[in-house]
Amino acid sequence: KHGVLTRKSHADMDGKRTPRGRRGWKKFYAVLKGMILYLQKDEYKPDNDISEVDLKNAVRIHHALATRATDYSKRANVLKLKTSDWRVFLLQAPSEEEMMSWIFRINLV
Ligand code: I3P
Repeated sequence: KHGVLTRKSHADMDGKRTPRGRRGWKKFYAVLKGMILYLQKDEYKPDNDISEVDLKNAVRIHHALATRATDYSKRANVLKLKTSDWRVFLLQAPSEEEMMSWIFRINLV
């Protein structure tokens, strides 16, 4: 699955709150491949190698949990992703349908 997702980092590894200065929203081109959600700067092209920065932003979603971010109301169509290493991301999809689709696909892994 591919698509545009805008990310906010809410908690870092071990569940510590992401400090101010690193809590902003950032737009990515997301690619879900196997057990990894790649958050890429540019649109996915099958022939391109994954850049170093893109690898750094990749999220392992094995044992991760995606839910609708019901406690976050500043933006619409936001899902909450909790990873197995206790990071928490808010991910905003372009539509309700896309948000539901990402939740479904992430939880299938
Ligand atoms: C954050 C940025 C986020 C904001 C967050 C700020 O600042 O303005 O947009 O979240 O508020 O800390 P920075 O880019 O310096 O990290 P919202 O858009 O959800 O308000 P927060 O600390 O209350 O999460």
